[in-house]
Amino acid sequence: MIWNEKFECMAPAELKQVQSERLKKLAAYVYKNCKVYKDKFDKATVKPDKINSIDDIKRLPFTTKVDMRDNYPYGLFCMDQKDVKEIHVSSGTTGNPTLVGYTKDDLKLWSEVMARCLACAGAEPGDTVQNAYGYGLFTGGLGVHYGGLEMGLRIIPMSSGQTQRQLKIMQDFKPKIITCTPSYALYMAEEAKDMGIDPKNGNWKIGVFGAEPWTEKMRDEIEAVWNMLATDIYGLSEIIGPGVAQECPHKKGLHLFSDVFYPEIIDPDTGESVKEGQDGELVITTLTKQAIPLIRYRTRDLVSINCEKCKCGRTSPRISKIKGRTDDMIVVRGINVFPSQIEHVILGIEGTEPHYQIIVDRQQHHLDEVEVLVEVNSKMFSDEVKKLEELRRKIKKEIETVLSIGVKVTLVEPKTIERSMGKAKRVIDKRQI
Ligand code: DLL
Repeated sequence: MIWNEKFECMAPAELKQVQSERLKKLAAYVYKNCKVYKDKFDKATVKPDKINSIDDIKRLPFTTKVDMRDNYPYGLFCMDQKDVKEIHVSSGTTGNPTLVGYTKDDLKLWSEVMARCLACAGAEPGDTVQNAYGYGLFTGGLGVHYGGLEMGLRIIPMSSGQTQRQLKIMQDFKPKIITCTPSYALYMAEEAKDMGIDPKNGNWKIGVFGAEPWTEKMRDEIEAVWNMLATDIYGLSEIIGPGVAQECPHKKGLHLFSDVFYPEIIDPDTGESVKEGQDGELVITTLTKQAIPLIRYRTRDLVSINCEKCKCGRTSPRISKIKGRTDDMIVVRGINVFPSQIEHVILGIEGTEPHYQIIVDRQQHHLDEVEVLVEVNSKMFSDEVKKLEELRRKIKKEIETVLSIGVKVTLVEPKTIERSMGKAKRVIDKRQI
């Protein structure tokens, strides 16, 4: 499978037919196999036999990250764990992470949609890809890997980090494709220059960059410094990982594979659909997944949608670049961070006040830097410097354990963090993305 012309270029009426049949089956499947869904359907007084067309989707209740957290670990599974062949987790709001599981067929689907993405970006069988997304519980590394295998690429499973080694491998094997977060692409280029390597001096064709928000300005910089076409890829663990939507070389929106991931764009406050072209929250229903199918999942990502046929021939709807979030999640070096995770740590440590601020910046080396300002209580503040330093280290260590990224922690005097009469401003994002 290189791409799926049949589904990616399907006439709208025929596609609607496919989506309707799949939704009908899905509604019956989740109602029968998952108590959480059954209860949600019953509460919304909708029975699966009332779902006959994709337009009936509006009768079904939304699913949220809170549903995933509250039913952790296995409550939303529709299949026995013995049929689950792989699991991944991503960060949750507090406490429990978000668990996702794949059956054999789900892994096939993941391979297919990721192959579609790579092909959509312009990859061809036989091309070499340096995959610098992290391998492990994060879905980026393995997602690209499975898609690369499916479409017959030669894969260098580099994972993220080890920048000098990345650059050596690039020089030795001259890959045509690089896959990583856009900020890491810029960081690698800078490191390359420091090592006396010209990043342009390769065999580059395309970059497939995602997992974090990035701007057209960053695209221009990456394209200039690497001499490649920089494309955007979107996805989220809950839906499948990377592989939900991808830009083609026309760079006029990301093609979303709506035969398997049905999109709706809603007003986040009312839950009602917005008009085509207007900004709203992306809601996705996984039409064919088995282990954890998601019905009307609130991604919290803000986009607009364009349903016109693209010049590349695909009829699949295109979403805009991600314009923001409807919650307070921030993506730092590709890792999802909820302020509540940091709050949870601070509140659990003696000597601190529940006042803190998270400052995210991207000054040096194009990599995100996080500083957490934590107010200490007056007793602690009048204590010796050694004790304060111990406290600072403890907070830093615990936050780093929870987030899996390095942070700078600065302790500040009592009552120095600005108080708010309304919603506290916990995050100051200076990255301009
Ligand atoms: O980031 C999956 C992925 C891996 C996508 C590799 C692309 C490439 P999560 O860790 O669950 O999954 O994070 C999902 O990251 O809801 C968005 O807020 C953000 N995000 C993902 N791709 C993009 C993108 C992976 N291209 C969350 N632009 C999503 C902006 C993105 N934000």
